[in-house]
Formats: sequence, structure tokens, C-alpha cells
Amino acid sequence: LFGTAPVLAQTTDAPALPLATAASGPRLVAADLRDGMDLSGPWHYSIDPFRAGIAGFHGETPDRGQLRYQDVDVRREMARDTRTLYEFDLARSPVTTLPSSWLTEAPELRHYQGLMWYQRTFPAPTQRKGRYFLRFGAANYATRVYLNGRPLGRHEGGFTPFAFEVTQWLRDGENQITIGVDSQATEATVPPPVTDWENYGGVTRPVRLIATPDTYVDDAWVRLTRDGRLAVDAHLDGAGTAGRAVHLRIAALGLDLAGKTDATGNWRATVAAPRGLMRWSPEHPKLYDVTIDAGEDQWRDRIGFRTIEVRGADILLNGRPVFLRGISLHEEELGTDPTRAITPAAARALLGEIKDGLHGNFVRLAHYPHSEVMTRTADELGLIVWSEVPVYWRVAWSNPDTLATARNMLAENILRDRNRAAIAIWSVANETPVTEARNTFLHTLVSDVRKLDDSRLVSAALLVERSPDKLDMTLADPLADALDVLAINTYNGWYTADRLSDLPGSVWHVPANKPLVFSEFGADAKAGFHDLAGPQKFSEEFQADYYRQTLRMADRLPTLRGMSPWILKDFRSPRRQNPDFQQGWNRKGLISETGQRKIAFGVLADYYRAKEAAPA
Ligand code: GCB
Repeated sequence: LFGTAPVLAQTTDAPALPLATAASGPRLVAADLRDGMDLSGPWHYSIDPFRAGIAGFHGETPDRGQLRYQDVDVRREMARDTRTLYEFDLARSPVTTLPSSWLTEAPELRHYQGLMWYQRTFPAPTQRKGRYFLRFGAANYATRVYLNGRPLGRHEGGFTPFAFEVTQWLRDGENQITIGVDSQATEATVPPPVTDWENYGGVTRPVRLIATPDTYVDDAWVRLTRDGRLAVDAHLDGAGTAGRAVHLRIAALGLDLAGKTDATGNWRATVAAPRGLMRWSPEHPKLYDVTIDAGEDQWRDRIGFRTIEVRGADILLNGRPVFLRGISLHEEELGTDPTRAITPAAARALLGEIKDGLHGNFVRLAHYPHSEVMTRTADELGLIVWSEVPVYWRVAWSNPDTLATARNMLAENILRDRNRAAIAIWSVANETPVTEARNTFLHTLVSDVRKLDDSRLVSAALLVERSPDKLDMTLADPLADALDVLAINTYNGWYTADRLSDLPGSVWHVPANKPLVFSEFGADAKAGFHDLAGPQKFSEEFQADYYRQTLRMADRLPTLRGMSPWILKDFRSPRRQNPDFQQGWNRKGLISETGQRKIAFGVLADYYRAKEAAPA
């Protein structure tokens, strides 16, 4: 039984398993629009709290009986020898539906944080040609992937895509894919263990087998530059990528831009924006079908064109000042038992409530990169997007591995979404206490953004200093100098005992030369709980009054150019256990988890409707 050396050799994967990163590629930009096989649907799963499938009981190679990811038919072995020891057999383990989180699969998994194994089989495409990639939309948090028992690699980070080439490993007929996903946060992860949202472990976005020609467009970025030109950067991967003829076409604009790749397979070109180009805006979210032809490959995307910049305290969209009428949003669908698997319908339900219900034009996708379904839906509906990486509260600022992880996440997010017109702001952090180590860490992220994308704005949600006895706040964060947009989270009146009627008189000291947004403010309310006897926290009336007074305060700030109050929908948070009102939910939503609008929803909607009618 121990004679199967190749299998044992494969198990010492931990050090050898290559890490998939933005730098290693493949990038497969706009992978969701490429041909492929969707592996969503039934998968076997098996819990592994002691990580027995990765390491043996003394930390060495796992025992033979615990190698759950290998391509072995235990039953066939048992027929040969009933003394076969097996402790795991994924092929006969329970079945779940992916994408989803295991937290919602079974009551006993509700609070499980650790390693979970998934496995399914799929038929290889008959008549294979070209190249094949297994591409993951996201798996939370640390993932290792095996095809037919062979380790392909691993990935770290719960919210960004990664892929492995499998061209040479696919076999005729049935193939087996096994995934180990470990959701355990540590002091070194991004985010670290303490957050204010549910840590949904699992394969939360689709897994697809993607097919491309031998040489294909791996990366492409098509946009309007600040000086109003249409620019393209593309990169080919495969054999013979140098000196290849390439064509960028936008049929609706009659554009056909021809070029040739350089010695490294890159193509960069700019052209005057075609006459008749209609710019993307929340009012007219015009998208164009864009293709890049390179040999046998045709890369496609649907892209909007617009400019975003700051001038003094103004944010300019297509050269005109815009006020960001927004709200924050977690990636969690409506319903009593959400699992963080965003479908187009779920994205439309949430973003539609912002656009049509609140009269919004802006959404802060907190606190991590949301599904590409979300950013594509924002493109289509016309919502300006703030996109963030989960550098949240206290991460291990001095740990170089943590910095490397955060930088890679940011790069994976930007590379995935650079073609989304909706995205206007990259945020590098949320509510991070100022220290030297933190400043260095965040400055690195800011300069990464500037290198990867010079067409958008950079921000971070900051904390302010408050004088102990009065509503007098100062933004003294040294990071502010490096940001295009200053963003402040404020909860006076909720986490403090301030009288709500005092909020409008708040005094704010903020740099006057940059736009300011309130990236958060909010108060909990349990839908349906009313305080007819007088102000009481958690009532709908209290939350509504909190909004009225905070909005009055906002009106007095001369450089305020937008806001994304906290938050559209009540969301799962294990730290919120008030037995009367929270029961595991953060209740700062303007709608309940099932979509019931609270009074404050109407307060904000009225405010935004008036702003929409009389823009900045
Ligand atoms: C914050 C955090 C957010 C929390 C929110 C709250 O400042 O950025 O993640 O959920 O406050 O409800 O306290």
C-alpha cells in the first residue's frame, strides 16, 4: 500500500507548491467573458480541522490514509484488500453547491474557521486544442488546488481571482479537481482575525475551466486618459508573442487601431478619442463592445470611457464637478441566511436599491474587492465605485509577508478591474491607527496604485482625532498628503453619548485643498423596532434622527464632495451579539437583511433626491 511513491512525492507540497500571484500570472483579464466550462454545482466536501490532509501527526507528510486529495479509488483498493486503511474519501463525502460558503451549509459549520476540502469530477473537452486554465473568481482565504492528484499551486487572499494553467495535465475523459480552502485568519493575514463582518470560508465565486488559443491576450487595459485620448495596453502570452499584429476594434465607433507587439509581447498605443464617443456617467452608463484581435485570439470586453480627476476640492467626472451620493455595501446577498455568492440578480437587487431607491450615484464596496459580477453591474447601472483592499484596523504592519500579501491583493484587484469605468477610487485601507510602520506600509500601497493605474483616484478611510469634551475633530493623519480624496469615518452620536441635536454644530479641521468624503457614518436600528416613548438606540426613529442631524452637519462642510454612509443592508457580524437587537447582525443597514426599508432610508433618499435635482 505504501508502494505508490509518486503519490507520496506529491504530498510534500507545502514548500514546493507555487504561489499564484499577479506577477506570476496568468492574469486572464476579462476571464468571465471567455469561453469555458463552469464548474459551479455539486461538489463533495470534507472538514479537516487539524489539517491532516496537509501534514502528518508529527508535522511530516500526511499518512497514506489521510491523503484525501489524491486520485485514488478507495473502493477499488478495498476490493483488492479489505485491510486498506482510509480515513477520508471525498468521493463519498457529503455534497454541497459551489460557489458558496460552508458557514451556511450545515448548523455545525456556522462558526467553523479552518481547512475544508472540496472535490468534483468533470469531463475533459473532447477535441482539445489550445490552452486550458482553471480560474477561480475567489476562494477565502488560503487555497491549494490539485488536478488528478497533482498539486497545481496555491493562492492567498479571499477576494481576488487566480488561475493555473492545466493544458498538459488534463486527461481524456473524467478529470478530478480537489481544492483545500483554509479560512483561518492569523495575525499575518489580510485582513487579520478581528473584523466586523462574517468570515465566509469557502469557494465563494465561480471556478471555470477556460479555453484559449495557444497565444492569447492575457492582459488588456483600454481606457480614456486624463488628456482625453483612448489608450490601450495589452500583453500576449504564448509562443511567438513578439512582433505580432494586433487590432483594437470598437465597431460602434468605427475604430480599428492596428499595431504590433514589442519583443516582450506588449502593445501600447493611444489615439485621439473617436468623434461620437459617448462618455460613461451615472446618468448615461454607456458601454462599448471592445475587441482585441491577435492571431487566433479575440479578447473581448464591454467598456465605458470617462475621466475622473480632482481639482482643488472638486471631484471631476468627465471634467464636471460631481457630488458622490453613495452608500457602503458588503458583499452579502439579501436573505436570512446569506452565503456570499453574488449572482447577477443579487447584485442588481442591491445596487438597484442604491440607484433607484436612494437616488444614489456611488457605492463604496467595503472592505475588500467584490465579485466582478458586482463591478460589472455597477458599470451597467451607472454607479461610481470605491473599491478597497481589506487592510483593516490592525494588520501586521512590520511583517514583510503581510505587506507582500496586501500588495498582491491590490494588484490582483486593479488588474481585474482596470477596464471598469464605474471604478473611480482605489482605497488602500480602512480605519488604521497611525504609526510609523503603518505609514510606510500604506505609502507603499499608494505608490503601487499609482504605478498600476494612473487614471483613477487614491483614498483610504481615515480616523480623526477628537477633543475630549466637545465635537471638535481634526484630521491629522500624515497619509492624507498622499491621497487624492480624503475620507473620514465618523460615528459621533452612535458610539458616543453626544446629543444628536449637537451634531450639526460639529467643528471639523481638514485640509482645505482636497475633496472630502464621509466614507462612513451610521447607527444601528432593528427594522420594526420603534421608540415611541423617546430617543432610544436601536430604534428606527433614532437612526433616522441620527441621519437627519449628520446630514445637517455634512451640509456645513465646505469641501465635502460625497458620502457613503454605513451601510445599505444589515449584515452578518459575529461581534454583534446584543440579544435584543443584533443577534449576530450589524444593524446599521438602511434596509434589513430581507430588504425591509427603515425610516432612515427615506431620510437619505430625500436628501439625495434634492442633491440630484441641484447638483454641486
Ligand atoms: C467602522 C468600520 C466598519 C464597521 C462599522 C461599525 O468604522 O469601518 O467595518 O462595521 O464601523 O458598524 O461599527
